[in-house]
Amino acid sequence: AYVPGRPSLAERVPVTRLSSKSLAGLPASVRRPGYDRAALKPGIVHLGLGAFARAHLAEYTDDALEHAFGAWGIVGASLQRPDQRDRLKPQDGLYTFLKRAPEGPELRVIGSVLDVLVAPESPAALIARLAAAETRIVSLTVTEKGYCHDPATGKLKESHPDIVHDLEHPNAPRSAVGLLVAALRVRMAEGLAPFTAMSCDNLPHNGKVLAGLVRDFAALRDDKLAAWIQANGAFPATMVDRIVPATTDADIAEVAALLGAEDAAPVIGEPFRQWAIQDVFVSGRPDWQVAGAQMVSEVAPFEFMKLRMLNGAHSCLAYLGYLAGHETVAQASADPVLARVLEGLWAEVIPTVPAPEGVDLAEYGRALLARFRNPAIRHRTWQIAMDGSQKLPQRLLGTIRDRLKAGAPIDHLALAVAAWMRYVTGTDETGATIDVRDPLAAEFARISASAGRNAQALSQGLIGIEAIFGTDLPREAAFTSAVARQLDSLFAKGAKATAAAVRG
Ligand code: CS2
Repeated sequence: AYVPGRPSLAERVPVTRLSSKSLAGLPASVRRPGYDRAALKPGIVHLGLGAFARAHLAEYTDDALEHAFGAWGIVGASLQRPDQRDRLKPQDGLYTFLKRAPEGPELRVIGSVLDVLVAPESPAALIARLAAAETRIVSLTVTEKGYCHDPATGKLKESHPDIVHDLEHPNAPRSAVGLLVAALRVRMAEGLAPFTAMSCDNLPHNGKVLAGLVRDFAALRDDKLAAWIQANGAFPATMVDRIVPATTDADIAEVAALLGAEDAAPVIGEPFRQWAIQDVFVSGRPDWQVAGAQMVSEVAPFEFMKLRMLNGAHSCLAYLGYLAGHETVAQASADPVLARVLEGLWAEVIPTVPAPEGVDLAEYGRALLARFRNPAIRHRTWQIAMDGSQKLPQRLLGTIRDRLKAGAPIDHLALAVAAWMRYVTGTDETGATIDVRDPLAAEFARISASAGRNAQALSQGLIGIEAIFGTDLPREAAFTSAVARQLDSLFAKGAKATAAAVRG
């Protein structure tokens, strides 16, 4: 087993770079692609090739290829920056997945990513790749905000700058939806079948939402195209799960020491992984189920369970934990006061979630706590706190609506929402600035500047943002008063004392 720090990094400065050529020389303990990678042809294009997709879809695909080889190589596409391509190209697309179990790390080189395109450099090259006959699946992890939709309703935001741009420049789109529609248009014109478009983002009904966005965007260009997509396309729903914190320089140095070779693009993840997929594909798919993917007819119960229990708790811990001075989820969830908040939160969530067959939700919650507490994973509360405006609706607000309908208490859910409000003021409990990252950050700052530390005014101002809270929640007195009360306490007593005092 690897003993951290021995031999030291300095004694093992690697001279080689991970690549097809150096693969054979890696330590025997490192798992490598168990198939003929030179013979692998592309069949999947993945939009948004970030760390998550490389630690999830690409690993499942590697497993599937090992078991039943086929033309399912992945061409990744970055929709914004060239850095993934710049790191992966010199490595022939190879990179290390470092699995961090509490017992110690395990290394595996993933081979399913064949190439990386950078959309802004050449939208035409990406459209051509998407429209190529051999592209049978286009998968997406573009994050919540990458859908250019209204998070409260799931509808296309026609005023979104990227959507406005893409309607004006249909052959040089920037958005995921614009790219999909441009390529589907070429496929229709060339008499090809559409590809299967598979969202792997943490959105409720992600298949239906993507189908609706593509249809609505296509209809703004051409009704015939919209009808053709509707009749022939497929948009499976999926539930994806693996905790994958952003890779740090320290991770890169550790991987180099373990690998004996330099890897500029490793990904880090927990041992647990899960994938539920609605089995509707136009032109086949890899045998992902050999790697444990669950092919199901109804993804919704999995999605609800995961979004409301895992991601809801994650967001709660992110805001409350950050305010309480915790840098990581592992630290925050080891804090007994915050762990009790999670238990109270799950007790409010569980009655709103239809359990997937064979799953005990209380057990699922206990397993989540253990995953959050994995001391080997350094997942920053700040990272999860990002883009709250896009996350709150499906993680907390849907649950709140269901609880209000049932006349049930929402104290812990309201505390999570209040912690988000306290967080987006941009100043922490010591007076230090919080780097608030959110598409609506400017609006938060405006509201917070006029409300000051008045909990009533601040909560009312933020709840007035329709894209997040819709038109119904501002009118729910049980909700607005519970949130204002928690926020008032957060201002007056701080996160720790408020968390300790929450009812339940
Ligand atoms: C996290 C998720 O960053 C976040 O918002 O809640 O990325 C979470 O780690 C994954 O969904 C776990 O599967």
